[in-house]
Amino acid sequence: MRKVKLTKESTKDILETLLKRSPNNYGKYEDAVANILAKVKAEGDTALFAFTREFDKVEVTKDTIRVTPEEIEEAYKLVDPSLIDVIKKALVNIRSYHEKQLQNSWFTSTTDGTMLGQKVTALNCVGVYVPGGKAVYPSSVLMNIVPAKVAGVERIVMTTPPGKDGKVNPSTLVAANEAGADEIYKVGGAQAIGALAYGTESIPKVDKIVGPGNIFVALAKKAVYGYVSIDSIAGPSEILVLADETANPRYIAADLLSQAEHDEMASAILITTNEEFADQVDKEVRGFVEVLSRKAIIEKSLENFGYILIAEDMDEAIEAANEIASEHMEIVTKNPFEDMMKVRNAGAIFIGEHSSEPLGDYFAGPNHVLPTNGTAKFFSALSVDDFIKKSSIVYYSREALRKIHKDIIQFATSEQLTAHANSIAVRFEEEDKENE
Ligand code: HSO
Ligand code: ZN
Repeated sequence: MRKVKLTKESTKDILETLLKRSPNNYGKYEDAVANILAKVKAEGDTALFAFTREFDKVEVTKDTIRVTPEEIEEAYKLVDPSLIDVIKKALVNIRSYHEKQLQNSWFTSTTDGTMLGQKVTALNCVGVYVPGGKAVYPSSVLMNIVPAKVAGVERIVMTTPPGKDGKVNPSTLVAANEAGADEIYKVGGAQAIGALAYGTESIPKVDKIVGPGNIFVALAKKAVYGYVSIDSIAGPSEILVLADETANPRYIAADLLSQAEHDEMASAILITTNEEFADQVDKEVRGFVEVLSRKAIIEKSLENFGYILIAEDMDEAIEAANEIASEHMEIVTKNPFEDMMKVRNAGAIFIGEHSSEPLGDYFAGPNHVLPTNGTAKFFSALSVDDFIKKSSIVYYSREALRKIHKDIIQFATSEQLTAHANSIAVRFEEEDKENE
């Protein structure tokens, strides 16, 4: 891996390189996506079936687009029973973590007759996009469906592209069924996003679309944003490890590679205060790369976006980590809990020698859908919050309104909004006339 001395300039250069991975740079597909969306909006199922024929080479119809209970049953027979057990165990942890995120409605009142509050309501209908092809991750199916389910979303609609045989990947179906998807449709790409956003004869219009996808899916989600809600657009995976000489270089090397294997655009960064330790990690990385099955992807990703940064001290290291704002961060230092408190920007933080990142990808409970591309500065992990909304509640008694009605009238009048002023004044016109 490339070794660089950490300075303000080198941090800036690295940030610039990392940002080249942003999906914003894929403008050339925008027209194609807009065209697909417009067709699906105008023609509904007809366009949906035509695009599925064109892109997936599969014939779906009104009668076959929805996955049947028999197909789900069939999937259970095709997946290794011990994997089904693991999925169930992971689900218990993911569900219980997300249950802690549930927010209550709250109401507050005063003795002079006011009541204010915030009423929490789950979204009614949510679309979960699940990619097909090379990135079939049942773990991601769990991570996208569980928070919606826990929030209380009534109708969870999943779409996923069918394979050439017209079938959906069996482990995707098992994970979706276990997590609680209500309906599953065999459609993918920008056309699936169009169907979820606008509704077609077969597929219901949803309130929000979540889930990762290729560039066409990402652009389609961006394009329908505002018409429906969306989650944030996922970029390639990232890991940043903050470690000192107390860490095991072999473990750290393994952890860096866990994310590098995701994608040629994935990034893996080690920041350390100890150069000798850095060299040991590098040596372990080279050893592992030779034996790992995704060698070609890992090599590309390390070549483009892999760094070992040498910092003067831990504070400088943490400052750079905060600038980079990585999706995942591991802290394997002498005082990892103390260091964690100084980290402001990271999607998920893994503490100590044995909390390796894949523990979070599959099992610990927190969501693995996390902000990428520096967006951990302002975005959070996918959570129950993404599937609720809040209505403000206002109640004033006549007495309570009487006390302040003139203040409102004055405020409204100052904005020259006399109908606003009147809607308050009309309630007290007699009293106010008498008191004049
Ligand atoms: N680490 C990925 C999620 C994932 N890992 C799925 C394995 N399967 C998110 O950056
Ligand atoms: Zn992963």
